[in-house]
Amino acid sequence: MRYLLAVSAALAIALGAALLGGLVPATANHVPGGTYYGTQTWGGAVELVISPDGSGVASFKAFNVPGDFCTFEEIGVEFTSPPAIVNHSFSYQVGTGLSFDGTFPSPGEASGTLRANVPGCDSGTLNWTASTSNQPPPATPTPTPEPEETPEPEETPEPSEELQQGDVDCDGFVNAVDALKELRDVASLPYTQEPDCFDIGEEVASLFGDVDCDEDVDPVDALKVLRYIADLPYTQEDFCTPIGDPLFFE
Ligand SMILES: [Ca+2]
Ligand SMILES: [Ca+2]
Repeated sequence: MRYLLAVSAALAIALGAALLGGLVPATANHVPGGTYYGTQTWGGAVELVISPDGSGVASFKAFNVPGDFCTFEEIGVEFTSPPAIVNHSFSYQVGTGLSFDGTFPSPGEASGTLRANVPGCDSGTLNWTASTSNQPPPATPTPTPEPEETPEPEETPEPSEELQQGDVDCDGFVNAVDALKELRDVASLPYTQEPDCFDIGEEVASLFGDVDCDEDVDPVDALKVLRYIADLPYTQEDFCTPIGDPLFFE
């Protein structure tokens, strides 16, 4: 036999057991091996298990039983020698700490009273009801779903403070806009740039925008900017500053 007495307040009790006879009039047959479960008006729950042969109570537990100065989180008894159910009723007392009784108004229904009473905390007599159609929640807790990973916000790149090979609009980034502006220059179309930026094709160390240093600004330069953005290889003259590297002028 195992006694359960979990009390939220720091209370202790030495429990002795005394079996009392069935005292309540007969009502109906109970379900052998049945588990009767019910949440109660006082907020907690009761679980009553009948022995497989139906001769007695296998276990009686009550959860979150409110006391006057504490809450009994779990109280009850698991019997190795089930106390008999006599005349469709049972009554049991564990020392002065726990007492309960019950009857079976119908085969699938049970009801009765319980009282938890330890020094400093007393639930008083509480009514309980339980039924076999109302099963206790599974013992294993429902796994908490993994929180969805919040994607890291993409870092906004900082513009380069130095002028880079291929940044033909001088905005600090080498990107497809630069390739487009090279193409617009080739097509003699207008394009925008930051202030103090060299015109595309202007003679500086090489021609500004001539990213392969072959002495012209043509669609191939725009293509090489796009290949650089896509991490694809591109060819340049040996002395040429790689795309994306700082440009220095004498
Ligand atoms: Ca740019
Ligand atoms: Ca070129």
